[in-house]
Amino acid sequence: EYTDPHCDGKQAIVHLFEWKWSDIANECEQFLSQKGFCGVQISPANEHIIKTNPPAPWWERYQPISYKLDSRSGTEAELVDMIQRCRKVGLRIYVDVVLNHMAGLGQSGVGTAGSSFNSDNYDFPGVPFTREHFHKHCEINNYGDANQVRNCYLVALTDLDQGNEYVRNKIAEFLNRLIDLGAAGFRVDAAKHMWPQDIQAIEQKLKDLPEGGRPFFAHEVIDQGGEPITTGEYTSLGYVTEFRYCIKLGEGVHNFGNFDNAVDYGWGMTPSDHAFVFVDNHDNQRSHGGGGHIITHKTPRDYKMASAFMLANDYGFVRIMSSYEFGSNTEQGPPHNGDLSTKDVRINADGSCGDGWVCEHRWAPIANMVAFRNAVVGTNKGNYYNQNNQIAFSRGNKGFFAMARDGHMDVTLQTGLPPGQYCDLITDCATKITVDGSGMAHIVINNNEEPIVAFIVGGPT
Ligand code: LM2
Ligand code: CA
Repeated sequence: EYTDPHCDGKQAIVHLFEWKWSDIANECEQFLSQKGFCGVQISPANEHIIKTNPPAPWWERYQPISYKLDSRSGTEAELVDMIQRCRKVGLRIYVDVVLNHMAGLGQSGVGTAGSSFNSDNYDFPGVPFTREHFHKHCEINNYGDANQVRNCYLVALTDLDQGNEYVRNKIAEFLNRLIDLGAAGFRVDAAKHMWPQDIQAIEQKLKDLPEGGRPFFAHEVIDQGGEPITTGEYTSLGYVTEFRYCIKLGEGVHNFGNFDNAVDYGWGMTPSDHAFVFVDNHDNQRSHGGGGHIITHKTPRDYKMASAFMLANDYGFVRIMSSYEFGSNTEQGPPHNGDLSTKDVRINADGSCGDGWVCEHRWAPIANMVAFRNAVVGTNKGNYYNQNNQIAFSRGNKGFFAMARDGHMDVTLQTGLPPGQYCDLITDCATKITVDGSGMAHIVINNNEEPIVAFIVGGPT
């Protein structure tokens, strides 16, 4: 339950981090629908604080002021228009929701929808929430203490008491409103900091989607082992983020031998049917929220290999990260105009993005591997080959994937596929592969920027 993304069996979503609703609608129509994406994780849609010092940092949106649907990404009317335009071309919207807390202590003023607030007085009239709806102040400083992690304050953020019936009802009202507007599900921020039974009580108050079925849930639980709170406590509530896979993918890209154990259930990694997986996310790409050796768009060749492997592999439900450029300042918000409003996403003639938007989801090895993932769903890995930083495997009799980290790959391999001529998805068919009557194919990869070959039954020819 809570694991159906409601997108006709497609297998990958993209997080269009900090994009405006109008740009997301365009991207659904012009790109994501053509490439087989299931849907989009959007930045928090509700009212949040406004910071000018530092100027409009990205984390403004993780400090809610109310559940009014007016944010830096657009108005409620623009949100509704975007959800509908995306749905028309087969894409669903998953809303990032911040339910653990409201704005941080020491702040007061007006939010993006014009509601006043005063955190020190626990006053959020836009909901309304008052002091009785929050836990008493204590700061989280010991992640070995599960009670503290759930009931104390995460970096001074006023911590809501989800055990309180009124709080549960206000949160459920907010989520039900998004369901009414056509959202297919949610990414739950800081789920680790809420009790699983409280989340369950809130989920039970939610409507079915208008077309039927329970909303999709991806709970953010940073579990890298060594702490009492585990992803396993949340699997009955939907998908759960698997941050250990970020580390495993990083280790794999640097030494392909590590790909043999990319999924380590002995490590307590989440079962595949509940693992929400990604190479990096908006937090760990800038060293917030969880550590480890994380691969990001800043090393494009490695990032393409990690993403292609993730999409080819038979583990979890995939989220692709789409970033904006940032330097050493990890607080820096999205590309913005002089008045701090978010810039439009610029799409260049060659299909890449500009004006500070990275658009990893448009990079060929990532965008084109989404079709591979969709085509091989439900099949197992076979014909596994991994030596000298060269890896290859089939997915049932539906697809074949090969990648070479360094040097020249030139080897004849069993593909498990029916004989015929196949198009390489990565090069949009510039390369063709012939599978002979016994399933063998000659695989050649040069030491280039995108050292990957992938092909599927039923793909372009
Ligand atoms: C998360 N997971 O449980 C995210 O991984 C994490 O990145 C979020 O923090 C957190 N939940 C809250 O939604 C981000 C950001 C923080 C930022 C908070 C709130 O990583 O740096 O904290 O959002 O905007 C900022 C300041 C911090 C300050 C706090 C409260 O960086 O110094 O604490 O606001 O004013 C006094
Ligand atoms: Ca909490």
